[in-house]
Amino acid sequence: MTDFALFDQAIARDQRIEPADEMPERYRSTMIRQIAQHAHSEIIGMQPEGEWITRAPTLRRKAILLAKVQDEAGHGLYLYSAAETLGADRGDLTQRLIEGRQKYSSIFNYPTLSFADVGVIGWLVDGAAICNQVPLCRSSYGPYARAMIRICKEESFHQRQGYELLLTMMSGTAAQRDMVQDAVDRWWWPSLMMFGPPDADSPNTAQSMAWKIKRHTNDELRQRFVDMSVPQAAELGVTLPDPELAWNASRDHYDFGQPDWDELRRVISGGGAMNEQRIARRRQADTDGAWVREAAAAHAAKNLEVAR
Ligand code: FAQ
Repeated sequence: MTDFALFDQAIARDQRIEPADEMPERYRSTMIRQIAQHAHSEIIGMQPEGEWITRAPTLRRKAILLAKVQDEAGHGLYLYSAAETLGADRGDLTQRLIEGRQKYSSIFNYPTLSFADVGVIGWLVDGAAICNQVPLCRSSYGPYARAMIRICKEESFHQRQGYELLLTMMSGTAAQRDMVQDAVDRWWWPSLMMFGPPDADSPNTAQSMAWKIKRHTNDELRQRFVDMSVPQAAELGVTLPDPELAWNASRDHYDFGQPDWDELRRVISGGGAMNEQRIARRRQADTDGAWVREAAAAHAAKNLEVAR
């Protein structure tokens, strides 16, 4: 019997771990790391598409984009709440992000150069997020798994809006079709990198699989995403920028080329095109919002005094 016999038993029986349950410190810190990185990604992820809100081509597209970006904020907030159930402090997590001590997804360090990028982010980036997150609805930590259910429903809607935007552009002018192809060329490889490094170079996968935090490895999910995206690209009429992409009947999967893993390492460690700007904006938003947090805390304290 280990010190965490009940925890081990719950994992073996595929039961959820809840906030008040005893858990190994490493399980707690792994969960805080993953949930915080995920929350930061949702919040930083508002920026690339947010840049197009004032430049959306129609009122309808503007309303859709505003709602989508707001949804991402909501996802970040559910996730920070899930991290708080493990004893983390939201303000501290934000500080760690701003100081570069915690990561967020590499994908949000690429620029959005045209409105087609909004469609491609919906199709490929939300598509990759769904592929990764649907299995997380069965993740062993209860509050995280439950947050994922609602998040995945909203992400599915986001993916469809992106695909619909692209279908509209593809039935437009030659210039619009070129914009879509250019955006696909730029976002395809970074989308594959969202699933993390190859399994052989993923230090966390084995333990996270054993604890049923992750249900599939990085490479398994990347393959699933490629298999899902190829027919969608054909339907759309765009070419995926990978000469090695080919159906392999013996594997029953598509073969595909390897992303530039040096690029992923560089972007994760702060060297991507937009890292500096993304963090500078997040820092500014945190500074600008300080008085609101102070006022809310003072108001809550006063209400507590009145209630006593
Ligand atoms: N970018 O050992 P592994 C979204 C880090 S949400 C940056 O394989 P693990 C919604 C990794 O964390 C997108 N860092 O790690 C949206 C680890 O860090 P450490 C976010 C990366 O945890 C759509 C180290 O490298 N989704 O898009 C990346 O087993 C549109 C070693 O890696 C989630 O966070 C990367 N691409 O697997 C919003 C999902 N890959 O330990 C707006 C939840 C790896 O050195 C618009 N997370 N790292 O500090 C997960 O499923 C996992 O954490 C993985 C990484 C699969 C991301």
